[in-house]
Amino acid sequence: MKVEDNTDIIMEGALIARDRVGVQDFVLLDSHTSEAAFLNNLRKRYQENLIYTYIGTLLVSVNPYKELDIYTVTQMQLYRGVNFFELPPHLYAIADNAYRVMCSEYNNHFILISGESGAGKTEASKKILQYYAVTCPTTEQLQVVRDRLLLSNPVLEAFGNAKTLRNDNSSRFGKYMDIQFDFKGAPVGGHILSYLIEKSRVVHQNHGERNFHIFYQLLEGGEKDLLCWLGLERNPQKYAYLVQGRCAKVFSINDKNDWKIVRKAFSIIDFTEKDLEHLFGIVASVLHLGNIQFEEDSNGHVLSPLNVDLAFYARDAVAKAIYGRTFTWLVNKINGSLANKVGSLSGDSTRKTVIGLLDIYGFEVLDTNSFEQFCINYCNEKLQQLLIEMTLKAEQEEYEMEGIEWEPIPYFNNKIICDLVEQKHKGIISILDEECLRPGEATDLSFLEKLEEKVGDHAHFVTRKLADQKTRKSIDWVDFRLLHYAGEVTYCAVGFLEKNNDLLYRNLKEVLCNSKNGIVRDCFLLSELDSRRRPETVATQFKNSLMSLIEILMSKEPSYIRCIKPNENKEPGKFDDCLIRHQVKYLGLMEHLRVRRAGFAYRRKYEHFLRRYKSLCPATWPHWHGPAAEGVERLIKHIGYKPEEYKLGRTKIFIRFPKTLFATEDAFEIRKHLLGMIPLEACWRGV
Ligand code: AOV
Ligand code: MG
Repeated sequence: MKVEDNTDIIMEGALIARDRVGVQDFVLLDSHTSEAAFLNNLRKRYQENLIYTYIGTLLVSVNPYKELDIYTVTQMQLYRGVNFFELPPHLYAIADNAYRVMCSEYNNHFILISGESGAGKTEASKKILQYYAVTCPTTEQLQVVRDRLLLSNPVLEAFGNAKTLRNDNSSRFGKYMDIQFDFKGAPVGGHILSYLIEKSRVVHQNHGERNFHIFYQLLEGGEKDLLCWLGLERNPQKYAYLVQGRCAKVFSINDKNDWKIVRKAFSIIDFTEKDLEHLFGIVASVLHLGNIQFEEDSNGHVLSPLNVDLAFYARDAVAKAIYGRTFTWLVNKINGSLANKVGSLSGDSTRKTVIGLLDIYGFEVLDTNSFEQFCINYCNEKLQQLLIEMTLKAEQEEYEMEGIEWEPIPYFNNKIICDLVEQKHKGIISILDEECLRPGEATDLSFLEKLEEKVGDHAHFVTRKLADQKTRKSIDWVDFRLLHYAGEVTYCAVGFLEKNNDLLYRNLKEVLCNSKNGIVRDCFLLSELDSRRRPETVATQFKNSLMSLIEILMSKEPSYIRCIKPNENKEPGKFDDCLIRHQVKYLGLMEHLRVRRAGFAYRRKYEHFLRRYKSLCPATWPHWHGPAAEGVERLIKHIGYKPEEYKLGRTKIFIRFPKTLFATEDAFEIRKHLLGMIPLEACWRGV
């Protein structure tokens, strides 16, 4: 068969090139179980600017920290409609594969992009979206949708991303975006779910970090009249909420230019001048709020029932609440504009399938880790757990269920850490919530004591009292330490209760409900004041939203991209062995490779396999009346599968190498041509 015949030639060429550029699929490594060989391959490729490598169908990506010439429209066209492994590994191959399977099987997909902060998740998700925008069929009418999908990004990044020590454009919110396709594969709409924005950043930034980009963009790029109307000065140094990080200017960021992009994006995604007036009004009001000062004076300078500390606290709470809720408003507004209103290419607006893109804040360890890092890192534990459930665990269980001989491959299952955080009554979030129910009595320290009491003996939990028994590293008295799948993180418990409660004084809420600003009014509804129900705590809301995200994902076909950060200095070409080895370890890439090597690249239910390929064998064509398993056996004997290429399970055929399936697929296409169903050109994939 065509591909099989070509394979020898391709392999010969590959062997010569291998020494220099490594192999493009780790499965092809000779010493496949050695971590050193794995790293060696990754390093060789990285040094040749080959940042992508497969482990079977999973894509490993190493951040190049420089622009590569591999994202052009020509490259996109090259990957269109071409099977995996026929071209060098690429994001586009993953994107195209998900798209093609979606179109042929009418099912839903998601692409999970994971990796630590700065590893390249957001860039990857944007590039995939661009790929669909360029390569999918469209009409003039549908181009509006395409543009809106693309331009939702700069707006959300302006309000939801910021410079951190780890990443100059760090996502400070989680994002899951469904791209909806019609029956003919044209993008017809989209929907975004956002997760817990780090609103504490509005009022406080660590050294070397910034507030959200939008503040600097507005000051740098905002038109003179606009700034004058908002009562703002251009200089960020004038604003208390912008000076704490001491790095308003960042070399890699052009705020002025970004402002122009954001302004244009707003007009495409259908924001009215009134919307913008209100939106920028809010951005400005946050800056003004930050500059309000309170002092005590013997004559009662300002009349306030609060002492100075509480007054500052209330001011910051208002700023955070306004910003946080405005962000949610923004996402809703964008969703309104992405909603499928313009019909579809096929004329049938009811038949839709989706590809979901998940780009969430990556695992992070800062000098001081607070409630926000706790939530972010918990979220990463959940995604790691999903990946384990859907790959390592599911794969091995399936072999067992299907009666395929299998030597189990051990791996670390991080469910134990997820349970430690989220278990009802016993987990850290429950303990925190319980403390939040004791206002006036509970403190961050009493929370810490409760943790010791209830989860002190957990293998992944350490506090000062327990540090000596469990680890030699010292730990401060306000801290607790979690041994995450990706490494140890020491959290400072100070502020956990307050951030989890996220309360706003009632009289301040009342003021906001009656605001003249339409967005503020939309965000603070009077009905909230009447409600007697205690709102859910932040951590519990987050936990629940992650649970439903996992449910959304579990119902779809997965593709995975694992991003790796090559060094801590954002430096192009620098491959830090130690840092990368650590990521390879905790991402479970070696285990994934072992399962892949020993396992089967493809599996199909006998019925499905037979239905698709029965025309390739006279005994099964046009109808096979016996059991599907026997039909498949006849079929594969006829087309010449070798024993080492496949195994027959209880309900499915398992095919070891992708090339076997490709060869079958090619034969099927040629057969379709011979039957006059498709032109000859459609049989060749333009390699
Ligand atoms: P992240 O999304 O994984 O971190 P980003 O996608 O923002 O990381 O990548 C960080 C930076 O690395 C980008 O701003 C680019 O400068 C560079 N970069 C990443 N991928 C590429 C690429 N393919 N080509 C060129 N440069 C790249 V976080 O949001 O902090 O978890 O929370
Ligand atoms: Mg990001």
